[in-house]
Amino acid sequence: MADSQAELHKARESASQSNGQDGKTEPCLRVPEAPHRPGEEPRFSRFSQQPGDLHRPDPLVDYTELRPHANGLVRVLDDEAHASGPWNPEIDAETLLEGLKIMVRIRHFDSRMLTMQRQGRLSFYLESKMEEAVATAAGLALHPDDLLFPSYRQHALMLIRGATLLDMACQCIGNTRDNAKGRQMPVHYSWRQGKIVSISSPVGTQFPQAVGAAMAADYFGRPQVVASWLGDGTAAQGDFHYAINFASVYRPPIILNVVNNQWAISTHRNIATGGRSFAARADAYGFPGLRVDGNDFLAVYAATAWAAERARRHGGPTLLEMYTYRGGAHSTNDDPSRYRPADEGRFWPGGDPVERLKQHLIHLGAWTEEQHESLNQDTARTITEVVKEAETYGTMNEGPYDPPETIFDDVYEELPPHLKRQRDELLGEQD
Ligand SMILES: Cc1ncc(C[n+]2csc(CCOP(=O)(O)OP(=O)(O)O)c2C)c(N)n1
Ligand SMILES: [Mg+2]
Repeated sequence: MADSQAELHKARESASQSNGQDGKTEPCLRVPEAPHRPGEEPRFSRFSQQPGDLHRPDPLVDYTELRPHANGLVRVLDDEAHASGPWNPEIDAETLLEGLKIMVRIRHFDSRMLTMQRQGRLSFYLESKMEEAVATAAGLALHPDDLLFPSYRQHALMLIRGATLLDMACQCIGNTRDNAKGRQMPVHYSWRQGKIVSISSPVGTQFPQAVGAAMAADYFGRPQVVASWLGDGTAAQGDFHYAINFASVYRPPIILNVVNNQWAISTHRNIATGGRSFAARADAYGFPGLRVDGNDFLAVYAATAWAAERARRHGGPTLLEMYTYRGGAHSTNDDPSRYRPADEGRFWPGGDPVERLKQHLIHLGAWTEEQHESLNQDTARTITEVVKEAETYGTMNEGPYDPPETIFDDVYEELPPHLKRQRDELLGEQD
């Protein structure tokens, strides 16, 4: 795609002149490139925006006030992990420590699950390394009654909404203690008690579902905000656009998060936007879009709290672009060294969210390096015990598993007659 109509016209004209005999023109589509490829030195520039550069208006402000935020970057923690500026949510050290512990637990859990997959004890795994703050800070900023439609890298929400690491390990194995009864891929969690709705394997379906649920919440007078998350690559799907159009028209209480972690498997995010901000798309739909430093726990918390307040005060939807970096491979089926420099993540200007929050807590006098080291050791020990216990409920290779007739459960409130017949047939075969 050329940058302007005039350029397009010029490019087409010169292409047709050089190849004019059959009346066809040379292709002149612009195919966006990734900034660095394997063997190249990563060249990320530092974030030009600093905490304090963007004002924090009242959440009911007209969306046009947020235009600078859609193309800028909401930050609270600076490069030395000191907090400042109007977006500083001023949350207490206790909440920050809770967030830190959840992120550390998720990072250890991810690394243990990856090992289990390599050992043949899990079929598949997806980690959220370096983007743990996106879900952790948002989950803590929302009300426990708010309804969540996450994607597959927001499993920190599970811990925040009362699930345990044991629940999560059993889901990944798909054993008899898995609440999805082995019918979902690993990491495709759901948690009814915690108001977390399961995702589907086709990416992006959660956005229209979440907007529909937010419309229902408003219609039935439930004081509930709905939040959903999808990735940069998924934001190029129709589902994203259907959802934001419905959100724009009906203005339900929804927070739509695009987690821009720079990559969609091997496809750089420039392919999804042509290089432009995802947050800026909200402008065309008449609601606010904010781009947020997704590795800054405080900025994610503050932006989510702002959007939730806007939704609760009947201000309608907000689009949040969480600007972050996918620290690991896409999944256990992926080898990122084929398409990006192996050390690209080390150069990410947003740094590591765990390290930044840890440093911030140390500045506040609420945490020490020694405490952090023992947190790491305790967490690693806990996860060893969790995995051991999880496998007492069944291993992936040996079982036991839930009985096959459970495939008929939990989809319909009342099983339709044709499925009842199939279930009876199956049970008859077992007799
Ligand atoms: C409709 C659909 N197309 C393709 C896939 C395969 N697929 C799974 S994840 C993924 C990449 C998604 O990237 P992004 O939205 O950036 O999320 P991320 O994995 O980076 O968190 C693709 C192409 C799928 N699951 N569903
Ligand atoms: Mg992505």
